[in-house]
Amino acid sequence: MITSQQTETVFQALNGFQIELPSWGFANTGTRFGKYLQAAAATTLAEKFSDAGQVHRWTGVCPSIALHVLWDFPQGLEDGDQVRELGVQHGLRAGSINPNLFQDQIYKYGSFGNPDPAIRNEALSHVLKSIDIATRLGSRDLSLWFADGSNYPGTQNIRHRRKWFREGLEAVHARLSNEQRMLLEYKPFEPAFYHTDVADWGMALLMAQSAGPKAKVLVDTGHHYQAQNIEQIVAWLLDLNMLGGFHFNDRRYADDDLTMGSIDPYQAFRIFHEILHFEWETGKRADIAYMIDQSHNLKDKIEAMIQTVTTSLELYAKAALVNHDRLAAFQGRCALVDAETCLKDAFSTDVRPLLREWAQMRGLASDPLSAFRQSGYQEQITAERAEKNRAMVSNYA
Ligand code: RM4
Ligand code: MN
Ligand code: MN
Repeated sequence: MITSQQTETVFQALNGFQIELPSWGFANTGTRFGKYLQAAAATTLAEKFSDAGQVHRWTGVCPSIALHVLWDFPQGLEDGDQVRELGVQHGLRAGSINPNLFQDQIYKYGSFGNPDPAIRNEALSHVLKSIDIATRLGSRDLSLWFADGSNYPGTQNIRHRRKWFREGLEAVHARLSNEQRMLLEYKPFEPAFYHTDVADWGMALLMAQSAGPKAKVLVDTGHHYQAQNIEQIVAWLLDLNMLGGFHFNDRRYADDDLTMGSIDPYQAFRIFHEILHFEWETGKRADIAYMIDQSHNLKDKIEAMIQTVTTSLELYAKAALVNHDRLAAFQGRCALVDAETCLKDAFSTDVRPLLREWAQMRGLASDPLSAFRQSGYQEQITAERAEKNRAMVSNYA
């Protein structure tokens, strides 16, 4: 039985929860062997905004969209006005700005860690331009992911590259306004298969700390080795005031970008629990950007995104149900079974009726997925975009 006080706690938690959608999650994406083209996929920025607008319309918790500079701003700063107009049209605002330092041919041997100073400069100026775009759009977070690394032992000087990274990140930090932050994402491997310059949370932490106080770490849940304890990383970063944000997705093997909670919902629950437990203990709100970083190659993209958002709300609500007073007491007494049961009880609670009630209270669809299906939007965009998407090419070699 859920008490009225628990209901109140969950509603309060949900009222404070928002999650950002990735523009690239609505486009044709694939594996390294090629793209699977979908008739309804978005191929323009206007279409990405329109699709993201649908997710926000039916879920009510996704008011911002993460943008990728290379894919979404082919004209650079000039595209800013269009982005602002699209935002107004679809009830969204520009969220984190993601520079692209991995697709250009010049980045074959790296960007910030490239041995060629001219290429390092080129990479830096792209990031500085991305900050200007963020400033123009009123975006707070600059989200940095580097593909930099090497494939074979002995081929790169790892210490030199670390120094170049430090220099580059310091220069990026110097350009940020007081309202802005830079979030540094780490990833153990892929596309580099021997060494990656920012390979794990410790490296990201040290680099963010040396860049300056506006630099924080971004945890992409898919960017860890199997069996790594992600919630421990989260707890440490919270304690150090260095946790800037998340890229949520799920994985079975590597950076699979699968739907959040599809493989291991308890993992995402444990992350939310660490955050809410920290907030309860300190009385402070953790300043974290929750973002989705997923690309659905096989599922319909908008449906999959609505499914993701619903899952995130469910897991966050479950984490809000943990009785922190009791848990803290059990932990203090090393009452192991009781402490663990405290978590398990919350995780096992069916929060779906609560979520429906909460959505209705806020004038939202109580079942976002079926509301979206009934709207006819998917059929409409399938008809409108099919021909264009048929003409797209998907090649591996
Ligand atoms: C990476 C990483 C970044 C994303 C790129 C496209 O694996 O998760 O966040 O921007 O993919
Ligand atoms: Mn990511
Ligand atoms: Mn990734």
